[in-house]
Amino acid sequence: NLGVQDKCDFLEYYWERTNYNAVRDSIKQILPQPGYDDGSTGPVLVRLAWHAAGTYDMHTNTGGSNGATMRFAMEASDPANAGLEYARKFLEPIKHKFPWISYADLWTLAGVVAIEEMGGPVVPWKPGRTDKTQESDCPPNGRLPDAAHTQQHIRDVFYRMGFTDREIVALMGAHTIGRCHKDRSGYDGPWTYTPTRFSNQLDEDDELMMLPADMALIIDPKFREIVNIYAQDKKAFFNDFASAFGKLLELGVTRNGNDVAKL
Ligand code: CCH
Repeated sequence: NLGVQDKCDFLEYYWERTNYNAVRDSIKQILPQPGYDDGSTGPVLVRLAWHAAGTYDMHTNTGGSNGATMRFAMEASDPANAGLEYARKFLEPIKHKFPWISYADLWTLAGVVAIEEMGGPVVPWKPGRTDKTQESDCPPNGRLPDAAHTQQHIRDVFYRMGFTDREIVALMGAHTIGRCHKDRSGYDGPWTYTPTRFSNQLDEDDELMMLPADMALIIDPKFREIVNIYAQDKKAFFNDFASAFGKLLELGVTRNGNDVAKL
């Protein structure tokens, strides 16, 4: 038997707790960052979302974006995650402003908002992830791809998450944004001349970056065929990227019947 005041309190509480648009706005505000990289935190936020999710193993149903276990030293210190402390720090004030959002939701949402704001597609995103509380909840290190390897390794890693060749090529298209940092990965430089703009651009220039893992997409005939499709058809790339990235962020996410997005 709730009174009117109780109902109002409940609605206000509910509204505050589901006001993801306010979080989105705050994320947009921290994207321009003079003095950091190319003036944008967007690329490193996308990388955080991807590395949070890319630990998923479909055979054991472990890892994935649920849990935000990169908060713990064990996962944060995986060499593949070097530099992502910047992304986590950029988001910390937003977590303070909206303490009700889980880190797992915040990190994935930040990636989605960054892609959109850099001119990329709208990626489907649902809230409801929770944060794990123990370091022992971390997936083992070494599940993320190694840039020094080529097609066989890439397939091993992405097939483990449940992706197809087409989805792999679409996802790797994210290397249209951002750059490599000598002190983080040992590689250096951006992939394109416009590292803060999400596009299907393929610059082939000696001054630009290409990891062995990127080369694999050109060397492998099956990957190459898909690369060619995307290079000519921006719409197809954007659509496929949006669904593959949306799928990535959902891997291993269970909502315990408490699916906010369905309400
Ligand atoms: Fe990546 N990526 N990535 N990557 N990546 C790096 C940077 C970014 C690999 C290696 C590297 C994806 C797949 C792969 C981004 C998004 C995605 C760097 C440089 C390496 C190395 C890190 C540094 O030095 O700062 C490999 C290997 C693979 C697959 O085999 C996928 C998938 C995505 C997203 C969908 C983004 C964005 C960056 C730029 C980060 C920044 O700070 O600018």
